Amino acid sequence: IDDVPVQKVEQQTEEGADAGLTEEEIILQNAASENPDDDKALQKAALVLRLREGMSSLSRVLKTIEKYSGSICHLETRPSKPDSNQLDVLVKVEMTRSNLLQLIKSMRQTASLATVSLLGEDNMSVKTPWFPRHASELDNCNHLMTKYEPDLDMNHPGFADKEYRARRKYIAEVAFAYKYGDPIPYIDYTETENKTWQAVFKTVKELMPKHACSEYNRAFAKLEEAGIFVPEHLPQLEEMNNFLKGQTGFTLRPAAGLLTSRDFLASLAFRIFQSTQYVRHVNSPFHTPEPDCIHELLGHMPLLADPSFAQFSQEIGLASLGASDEEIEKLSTVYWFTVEFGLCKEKGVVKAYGAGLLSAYGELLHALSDKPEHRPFEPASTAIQPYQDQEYQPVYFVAESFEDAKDKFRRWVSTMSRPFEVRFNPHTGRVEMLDSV
Ligand code: NLE
Ligand code: FE
Repeated sequence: IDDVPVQKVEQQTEEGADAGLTEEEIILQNAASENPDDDKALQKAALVLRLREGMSSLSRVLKTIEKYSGSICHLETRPSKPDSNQLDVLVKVEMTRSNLLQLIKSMRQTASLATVSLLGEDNMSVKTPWFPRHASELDNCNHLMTKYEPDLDMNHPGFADKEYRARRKYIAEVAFAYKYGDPIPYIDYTETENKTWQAVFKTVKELMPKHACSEYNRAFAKLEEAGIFVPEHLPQLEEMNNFLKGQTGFTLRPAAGLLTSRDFLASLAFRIFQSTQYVRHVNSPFHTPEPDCIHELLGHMPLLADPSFAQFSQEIGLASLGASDEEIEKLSTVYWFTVEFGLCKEKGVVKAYGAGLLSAYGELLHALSDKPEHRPFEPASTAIQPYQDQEYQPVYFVAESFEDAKDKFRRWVSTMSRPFEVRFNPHTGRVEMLDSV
């Protein structure tokens, strides 16, 4: 079962069950198929399931497959490696495509199934919006948002600083010229830039043992051991890239600035993080509203070196491919309140895991003080919470634990209505899909 890494799709809780299709919708959906033979043709698919309650729930799974007129060609079980109370099941089925999709939906709504993953299938027809199918196509996913920029915003500390603006322009051009497969360009950071890094690095190193989640602290120590995190100078993205590749298979590509959510999230599907390479202005080291490489390096990279977080990040990316604009908006709002500004409890104490807090001690101390509002993290309500990205947040969402945040986010993602499934094939580096109509 381990041989084929897949997109793991977490099941929903029972409350989420109404996000599945009703009988009526299923009939309508089947009727809408242009080629009626498509729905009658049988096809093979392999599913990997993780059962929470062991053998007792296996019979229910088999009944569900029967209910959707699937025949079982192969069945294997074994105790699950991460938790031997759970059971991993590999089941190969033969059934019609529409029944297969209904089966997956229905299994995801079963509380005794921890994960439901689709391994592979043949002969899928494809009718979907464009999205990248291979990392090389991310060369087309570099659309920028024009927000807070030194050239445009009078409040930017670099607005009146010609030298800073020229530097930003140069580094942006380097990123625009980047193509898939190129080595990440070396940036010869100036003394001022290294001084800014040093100021932020020192505060982070001092505050994080107390305020960051343990996964962050663990990875931070590894980065220091590897000689990548040193106070004297900024790490190069290329060395960070090589480090991450060895830890979780994540890689980096340079981005010229703040990307659109769709482009940014799409890259995560390929375990690629689009990272800025310029440095914030020396006059405001402890908080900047725009991402810069200090934020990426100190905030994001340590968690991308954590295997479970890396897996989770890729799942968010996969969920974003071909999603509607409204779904992208919700997905990026939840991303904002978790990956960027998330808080979680650890042995009852509130800790930070959001990258925007881990790279900016000004906001970190604000977030952990009694000034802002703390609400329990519930993806469905978090997804519609308006946010602003210029000042400190007035509201933060606190998860019961870091694991709980990932778990809830995943379940919520699986309620999205996209009419197809995707998986990343690590052998070809391609995203493959199974569509419903
Ligand atoms: N406020 C963060 C920092 O100063 O490091 C950056 C946030 C980017 C979304
Ligand atoms: Fe960020």
